[in-house]
Amino acid sequence: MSDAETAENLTTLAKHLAAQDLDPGLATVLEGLALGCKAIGHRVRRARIEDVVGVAGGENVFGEIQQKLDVLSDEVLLQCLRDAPAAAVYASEEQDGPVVLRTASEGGRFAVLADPLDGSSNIDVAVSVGTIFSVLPNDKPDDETGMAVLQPGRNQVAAGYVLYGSSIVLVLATEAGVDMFTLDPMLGDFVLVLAKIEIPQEKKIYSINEAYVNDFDEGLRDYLAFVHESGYGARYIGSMVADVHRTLLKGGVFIYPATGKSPQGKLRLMYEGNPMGYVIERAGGAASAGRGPILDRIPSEVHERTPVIVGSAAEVDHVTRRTHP
Ligand code: P6P
Repeated sequence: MSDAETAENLTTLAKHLAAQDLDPGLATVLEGLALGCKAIGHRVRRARIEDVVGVAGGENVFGEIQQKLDVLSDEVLLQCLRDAPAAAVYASEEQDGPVVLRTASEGGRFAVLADPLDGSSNIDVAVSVGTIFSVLPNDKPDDETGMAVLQPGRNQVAAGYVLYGSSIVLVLATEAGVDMFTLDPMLGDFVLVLAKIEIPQEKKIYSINEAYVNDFDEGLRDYLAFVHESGYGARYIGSMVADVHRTLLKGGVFIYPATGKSPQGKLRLMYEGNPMGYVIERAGGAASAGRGPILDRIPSEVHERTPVIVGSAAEVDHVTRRTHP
């Protein structure tokens, strides 16, 4: 066999981050998140077998029935960050408020926000789900460490997601660009499979839940009329990480808009809109909240929602030109 056929892909996440001269403290935070996601992926794969699918009985801050795996996934990420020396504070969809791990004086340099298991209600039917994470600098005095989780997405130093699909894929965006890793079951580690991903600048794919069309504003209905007569394909999985991952690799636009019933949409700014917006922008795409970039929104509370229009720049423009002329 040729060398190429026998050579293993041994570019692990840790090796890749070291080669990028990434801040070592940030690298340990990202490696901690990756470790946590490996453990979450294992539980997702065995959910039915271990009977952890379905509700946990508890309620998260939104009164939603917490899926058992949501709770477990949140605890796993928190445990991994407790072991990452530079992690200062953690906030998530499953936590009422920020969890302070260590102040700046104690070495806490980064705030981490996460949706530990986005789309978990899909696990019952074996649809792909994901973990979304956002990393911000801890710019606060020791007695205000908890407030470091509340910054505009423009301040992010890293963001990404892990998709638990037909393979377990980590997409990581930093100032160096967007890279994709796949979990190699043999190695038990994430290995680099795509570097410096650039989203196609245009693609006739739109992704939106049209069941709510009667609750969309006129501009969005006008956009839908445009795509229906312009040869677009529709793709909607109903799991944000899967829909955004497809959009990143294939192009097109993913939209979870404001509606009459939900004027700020459904998705969360700090741990869904901001990290996904950062990934897409770092890949050369656009991420709009309608009136302006998602990353420019000034947050007022950690669980606030935002409209999300992300994807190929030309396709996002098709939407915002009609919804916000
Ligand atoms: P809808 C999953 O519940 C989720 O939070 C996202 O992953 C997904 O994009 C969205 O909700 C789907 O919402 O209203 O279309 O079912």
